[in-house]
Amino acid sequence: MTLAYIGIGSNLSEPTKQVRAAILNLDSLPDTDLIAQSSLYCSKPQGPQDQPDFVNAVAKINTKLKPLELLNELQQQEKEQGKVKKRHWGERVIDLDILLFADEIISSEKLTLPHPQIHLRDFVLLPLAEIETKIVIPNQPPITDLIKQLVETFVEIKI
Ligand code: ROI
Repeated sequence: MTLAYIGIGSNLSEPTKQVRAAILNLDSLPDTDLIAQSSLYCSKPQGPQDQPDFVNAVAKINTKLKPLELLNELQQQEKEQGKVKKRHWGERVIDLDILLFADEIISSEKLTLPHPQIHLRDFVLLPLAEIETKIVIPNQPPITDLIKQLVETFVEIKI
């Protein structure tokens, strides 16, 4: 079994409902258990500002799946929740990103781990730190330092 962290975001079709449904569904994936979930956070969009605010959260799972198998399952779930790509960095019904997969470092066409934007996004770092205060992100300083060093912030309130 491998510990992994999933970033979840939505800003369409009742985002709070979408995020809650996505978290619950993680526990239904094959060979996968949901271990912990963060609070939900409301955040201003990173990217075009003419889109609704996001709801973000992070979930911790234990899985027997390999990274690409997990990615396929998450992409399937995104489809089932009605994700359609509209524009770059635009609005979406649901986004499910593998943030960390144990301490694996992967750089392939399909998947980059740790998630390449993890250290720049407070809507990922704050919920991650909430459920794993001492998480070590490969090749990064302690998460508390990453949070202090942020130049841009998006999170408005914890729901
Ligand atoms: N902005 C916020 N606040 N939250 C997200 O989850 C999010 N996801 C994205 C883009 C469009 C880059 N902006 C975001 O994919």
